[in-house]
Amino acid sequence: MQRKRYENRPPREADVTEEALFDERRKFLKLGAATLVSTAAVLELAAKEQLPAANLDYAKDPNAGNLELNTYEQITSYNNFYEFTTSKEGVKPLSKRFKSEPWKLTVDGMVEQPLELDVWKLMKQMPLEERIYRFRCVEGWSMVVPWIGFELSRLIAMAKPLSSAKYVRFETLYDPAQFPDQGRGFLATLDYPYVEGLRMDEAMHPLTLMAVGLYGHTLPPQNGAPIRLVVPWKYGFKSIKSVVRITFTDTQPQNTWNIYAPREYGFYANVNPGVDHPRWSQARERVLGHFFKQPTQLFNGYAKEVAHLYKGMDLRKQF
Ligand SMILES: Nc1nc2c(c(=O)[nH]1)N[C@H]1C(S)=C(S)[C@@H](COP(=O)(O)O)O[C@H]1N2
Ligand SMILES: [Mo]
Repeated sequence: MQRKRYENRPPREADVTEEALFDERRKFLKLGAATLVSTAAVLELAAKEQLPAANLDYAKDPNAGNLELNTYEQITSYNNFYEFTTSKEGVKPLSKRFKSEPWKLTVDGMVEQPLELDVWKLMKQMPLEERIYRFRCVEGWSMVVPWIGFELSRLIAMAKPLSSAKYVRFETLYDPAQFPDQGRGFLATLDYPYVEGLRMDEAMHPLTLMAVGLYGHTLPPQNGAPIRLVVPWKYGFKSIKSVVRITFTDTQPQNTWNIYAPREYGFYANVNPGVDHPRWSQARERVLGHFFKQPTQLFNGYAKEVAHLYKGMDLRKQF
């Protein structure tokens, strides 16, 4: 596979995002450029918006943290999914005919029990739970999403990894007939398939989710149908979409954005307001639909749960 030229990099920075997000909010509210509307009004409109009929059975998240949910419309209309396009608004229309059924998920590598799973069957077998998580993209925007899924640790237990397995590698579908950017050969934006990785203790953490739905309904294609990873304390690019393979290994797996620009995107990618991206600050973030930025939290607000995983590590060097 060819290493992409650094200079070809698509824009990936906060300033570009800001205008787009404000436009998004205006479109959603169907308002003029200068109008500001209270949060209450936004929520009222959100309640009236159309949601697809629920088709999943799951245990509700009591939302103890009282997080303010982003709307279904926001979550499903502003996406990063480079296999379709680098345009965030372009993903949804281009993904309309994506075929996520049937879907085979292979679990292999250093395991006692390799698996070939039918994901749509798996969805019915696994106890599903709602998880309302903050989600922070490395570009400086964020949202709150009511995911539905199961803990990755359940899948790991089924596969019974060997004690020599230290990492988990994830791979997205490779299908140029369905993913336009994969069909562009050496002009493709990224090396495909998109790959990601976690250390075993990160993969086993109870916050680490395999998501199969949001807002009560199975995932739409633009959000990674039919199954994607969600790691809420890490930048969004770790949360790999439309996963077809999970492999246990003893060496640290490569991850797509680190291969692409190693100085800018690391393996760990833990959300950290104190470690800036080389081209922009990570101190603050704009929540989709909000006008003002808010401070970014260490580990995206999940420090109490995950900080111990990184004890003794230099978070500046191992970013
Ligand atoms: N296969 C794949 N997974 C991916 C991406 C991608 O381009 N391809 N983009 C990542 C990035 S940068 C982000 S921010 C999130 C966006 O998820 P969302 O569209 O559901 O908000 O998906 C991540 N997973
Ligand atoms: Mo992202």
